[in-house]
Amino acid sequence: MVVASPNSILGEKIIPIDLPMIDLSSEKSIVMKLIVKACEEYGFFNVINHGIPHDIITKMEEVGFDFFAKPMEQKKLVAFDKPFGYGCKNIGFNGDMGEVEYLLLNANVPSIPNDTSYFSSIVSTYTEAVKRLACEILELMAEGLGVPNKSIFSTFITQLDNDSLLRFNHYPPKDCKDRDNSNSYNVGFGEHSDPQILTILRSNDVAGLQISLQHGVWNPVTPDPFAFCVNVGDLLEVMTNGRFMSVRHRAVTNSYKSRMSVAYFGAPPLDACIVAPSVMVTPNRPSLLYKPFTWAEYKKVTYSLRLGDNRIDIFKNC
Ligand code: GA4
Repeated sequence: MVVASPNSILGEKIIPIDLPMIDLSSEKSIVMKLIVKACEEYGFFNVINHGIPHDIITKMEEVGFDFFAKPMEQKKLVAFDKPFGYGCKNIGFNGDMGEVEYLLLNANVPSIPNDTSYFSSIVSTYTEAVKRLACEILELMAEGLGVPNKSIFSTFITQLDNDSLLRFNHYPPKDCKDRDNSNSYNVGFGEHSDPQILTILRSNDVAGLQISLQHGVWNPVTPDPFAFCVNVGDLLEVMTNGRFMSVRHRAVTNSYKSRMSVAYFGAPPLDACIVAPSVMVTPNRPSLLYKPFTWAEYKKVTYSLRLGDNRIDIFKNC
């Protein structure tokens, strides 16, 4: 494992953290409780014994690295309707930059034009597998929260017109001397929360992910290439009436080795109405914290803002 440099940006505290490691092959009633606790306390957790064969993961990593190794002119040809396709340094539409190159795909059609279809077949197999894992985790969450319909969250990402994404992020090693004097320092992908329901992240054995459980404090997370790192997105925070936390995180680069992460972002159809079920209104949370909205409305606001802007508060009930 390669440890990233401290990457401390003025005034920040860096405190490494061990995320909860949840063994999905343990007894279901225990797993449900551990997942709920992790989502309340960290918004992030790792899963092992997740049932996804390592072979599927290794091949996905290979095709990812092969893609990023292509000449820039060839990668730039991979462009579809915005925001999909290949991108380098520019994040979103409002001027955010990072030391990253990426490939953003629709998780329902994870292919790139003019490919031999090998890429598509490997990436489709991987995406199907992580989607199944996401459904399993969302069902365990619903059961753990005591929601009567255990499919209440998972059904969003299984609908045919779900808006889920698959994103390959490649962070090439960056020597301090090479750095320009922009404000990006060694930030690969700046601070943000994920807008969707649930994210399932896999990264190679190179450190880079940091989460922020407290303003001004960054907690580097140790990568485990055999585990998946799962995190709560904004929509799940809304649907749990604030019980689960959509935690801000970022990726920093290092000067030693390429880091590649692949994130599956489970999202509902555009017209899905996002609201907490009535069981999430409890004596501790006696009213709905957020106004009901559609994913299309949330997504529009998301893309109108900067990466690090807070969007969930815009939908808070006064
Ligand atoms: C963060 C999570 C996902 O990577 C992403 C990102 C999206 C993009 O890169 O196009 C956004 C960002 C992400 C949130 C704010 C907006 C939209 C860049 C940006 C500045 C694909 C997503 O869904 O939201």
